[in-house]
Amino acid sequence: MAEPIRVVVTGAAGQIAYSLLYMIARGEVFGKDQPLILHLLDIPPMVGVLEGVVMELADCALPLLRQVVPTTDPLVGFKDVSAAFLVGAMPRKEGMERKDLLSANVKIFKVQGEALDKVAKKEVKVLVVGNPANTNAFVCANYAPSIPRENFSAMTRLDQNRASAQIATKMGVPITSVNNIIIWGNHSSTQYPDAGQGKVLVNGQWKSIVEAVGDNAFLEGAFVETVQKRGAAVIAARKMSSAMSAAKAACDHMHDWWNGTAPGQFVSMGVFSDGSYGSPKDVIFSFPVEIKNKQWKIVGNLPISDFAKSKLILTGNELQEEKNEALSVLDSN
Ligand code: NAX
Repeated sequence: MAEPIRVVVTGAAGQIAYSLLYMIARGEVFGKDQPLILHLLDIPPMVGVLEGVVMELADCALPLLRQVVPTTDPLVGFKDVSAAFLVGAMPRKEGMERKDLLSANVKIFKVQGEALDKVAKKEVKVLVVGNPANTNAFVCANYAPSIPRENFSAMTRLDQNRASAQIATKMGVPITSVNNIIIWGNHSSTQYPDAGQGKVLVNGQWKSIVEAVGDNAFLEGAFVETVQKRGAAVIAARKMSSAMSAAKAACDHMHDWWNGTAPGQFVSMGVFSDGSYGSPKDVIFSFPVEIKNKQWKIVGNLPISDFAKSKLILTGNELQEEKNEALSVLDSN
């Protein structure tokens, strides 16, 4: 068997982590023959809860799990890790302005970036889930200059999975019969879920989703809105935010980064923009990517409709604004 790798989950006492830790420790991300040492990072008020999570992980009797390291010290949490799931973040509280939320999170992700820079493996893959995920990833990468910035990403996979599920339901096919749906831009309500390049398997044949659905008003209307507002719909129903599906999406994201994408297929990840498709440069923007040898590459030259272009501008502007606000918070500290 391979040597164990160290994997950190932050926000380890929270609700997403409660599902995520189990999925990782089962071998669903790094493989069924890859032993793991799990680092669990949270903040001091959560130490008691964290102890409970450690007990439950032991009681799961998981063959791949060699050791669990619970901690509130980022320098211990990030020490020698090969993969980092940054789930912990400051939640939005009632009456909190976006700027206050951004400001609290900028501070968290600055500290975590600095700790990653000091003690993580240089090849560490960092996935930011905690919101505002794209801008948090931007801040984190900026404070970890010794780690290649390609190693920082933000999660839009939950949005992609939600979009694929909508199309599968609409067409009455299994989820495995839908691929190449794109999430563009920010993980926020300005994101643009785009089925324009997507494919669906109908009667044994892969067809374009646009042709198979045959309803542009739906694809540019209800479909987009349902995906954009799905998080709020889950909160309204469950009285808590998406957790099981967020954990599954985090696993899918890291799994594909680690193992690669299938030929001809792409997935969406928030990554540093090179200005592709008219997006602002140097923000963390969600693009369709192909992955090989643990390196992602933005899929180029996809035909983009005028409708899509207008949506990309909107979400790009929001990311640029968030980045400027984050930088102004950092300058004033
Ligand atoms: P919870 O409030 O259940 O858990 C968050 C945990 O993070 C808490 O235990 C808290 O103590 C911890 N934490 C806070 N600051 C920390 C720090 N500096 N270091 C380490 N841990 C810290 O939230 P949960 O439902 O698990 O959601 C976590 C984050 O994911 C939130 O920011 C949420 O908005 C975000 N989400 C992002 C999604 C995405 O698609 N990118 C979807 C799901 C989710 O809404």
